[in-house]
Amino acid sequence: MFKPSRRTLLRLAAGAMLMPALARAAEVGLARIAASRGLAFGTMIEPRSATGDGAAGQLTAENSGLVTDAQFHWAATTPSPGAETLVNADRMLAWAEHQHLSVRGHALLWHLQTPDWWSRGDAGAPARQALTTHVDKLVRRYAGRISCWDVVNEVVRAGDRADGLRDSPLVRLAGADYVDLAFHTAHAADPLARLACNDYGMEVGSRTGLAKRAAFLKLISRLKAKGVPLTTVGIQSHLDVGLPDFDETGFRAFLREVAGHGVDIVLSELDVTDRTAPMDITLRDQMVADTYRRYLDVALDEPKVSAVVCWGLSDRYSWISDLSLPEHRRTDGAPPRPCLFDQAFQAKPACAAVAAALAAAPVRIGSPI
Ligand code: 9MR
Repeated sequence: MFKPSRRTLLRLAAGAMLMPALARAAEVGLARIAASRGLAFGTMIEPRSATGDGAAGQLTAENSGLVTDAQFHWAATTPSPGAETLVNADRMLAWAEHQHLSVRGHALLWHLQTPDWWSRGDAGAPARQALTTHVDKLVRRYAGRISCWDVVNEVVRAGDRADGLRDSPLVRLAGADYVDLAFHTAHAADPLARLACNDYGMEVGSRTGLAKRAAFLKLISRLKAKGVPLTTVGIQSHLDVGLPDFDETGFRAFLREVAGHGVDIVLSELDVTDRTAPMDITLRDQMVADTYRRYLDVALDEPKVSAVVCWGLSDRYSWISDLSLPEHRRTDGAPPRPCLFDQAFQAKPACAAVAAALAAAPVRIGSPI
């Protein structure tokens, strides 16, 4: 069980100071606060809210300048060879454009969302060719409408391979340069889209975090050295309350080293799991808020951080609220409270904390989104 430190208790007392930020967020929305600093702010459209929950859509529209969602995954768009089902992606995109929101495409290639028929070798064509056909068709179809694609998601796994890549059907069937191939194919299909390598587990300085950072830097260094059109790095930012093992100096240095490769950085899936926090909601909410604020204060100091994307705005639809995933269940059985807004879409201290962090961020000039 997480025991609040003296530092957290002091910050609890400071919680009241966040009230002006909460008022401003309620008045103009989080995206407007971010935009005043040259930052983009948005959220993933939680799949379960896409069932037409108008209130969820309104919350997203009021607080976002960009959105993403899980409709673009290969397994979702092409459940069988040559039979794309893009109705959900088209619907999400039409809604976002109607709301004048930019859209991040997530994700062209992810080992957990690769179609079974492809992994089994039933593509009716060489696996590598089927992969490039998928990337080319999807990116070309939405050319000019997607501001940035997560071309590859979670492709690094320290210890799997000497090159740092995760040992998955993607590398085994399409070759060790499948990441290069995917980026070049996407760039040819939409030369104006920004192209990202998105991954998790690099936010804290644990042994596994440091190993992941090293492997990730090895990959992006190689890609850039070979002229691969990588423009953006996504740091997923799925955080644990209290930020155990968070090394502020080390994280600053990591972000600086990533930025040194000539890419912008997106905090691409921000949320805070409160599984180890006490049951008391007031204390738990403030600890979650404190975690958001501490992380963003460090990350937003890096001028190449261009966007903050929450992985859902409301506790109601967050993936962390999906208790079918045992890793999200609290020992006391209390519903998780990971997001900025609660089950009833009411702003929590975390919303004020994020608003304050956005408002305090150094101004960016010409930040891409
Ligand atoms: O939260 C997302 C969940 O609703 C989807 O069903 C799932 C499969 O598409 O993806 C979840 O989001 C993941 C993201 O795509 C990649 N980083 C980890 C996220 C949580 O698993």
